Amino acid sequence: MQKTVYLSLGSNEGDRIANLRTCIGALEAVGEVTKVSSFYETEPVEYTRQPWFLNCAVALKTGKMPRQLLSAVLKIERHMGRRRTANPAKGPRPIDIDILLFGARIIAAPNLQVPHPAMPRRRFVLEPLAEIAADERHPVLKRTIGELRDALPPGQIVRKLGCDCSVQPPNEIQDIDKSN
Ligand code: PH2
Ligand code: MG
Ligand code: MG
Repeated sequence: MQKTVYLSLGSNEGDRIANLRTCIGALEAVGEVTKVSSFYETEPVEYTRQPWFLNCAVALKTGKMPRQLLSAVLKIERHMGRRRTANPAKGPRPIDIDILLFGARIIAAPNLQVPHPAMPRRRFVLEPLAEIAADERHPVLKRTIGELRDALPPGQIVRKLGCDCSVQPPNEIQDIDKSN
């Protein structure tokens, strides 16, 4: 059965816009990408001594089971050059794909927790997710994504990029990225 799942994508190594776009393209082979949020420039949290991230949220319609989806996203991360041994946990990475919501499923396995346990405290997740799924309900907290976003304490800088980067690579932004 097809389910809509929500993913958080993040990149803070290399060409971050290209990385998010490549990842969204690769997800098309895992299911149907039905929504993509704006791209957001976000202050690193939890492990703060690392470059700023680009984050976005994606809605994916897929027939895969949770574990099949997990192995598919881990495979995309590996193909995109993610090396889990090279960096500290939560450190810099070309791409990170986190499963936020899997329909209304609740999963508590050692290698897969859904809803993503850190989601309610992360503005870099809730702000993009609320853009595409404000009325979806967190199956444990019973609050909508919009409500969870509104309940965040102030802090954690998150800035929406002023371009539709998920749709078309805007040359001026790519140029800025290269000069850094
Ligand atoms: N991911 C982390 C830790 N910290 N901070 C931001 N802004 N964006 C992220 O994607 C992120 C983070 C661990 O996956
Ligand atoms: Mg993550
Ligand atoms: Mg991850």
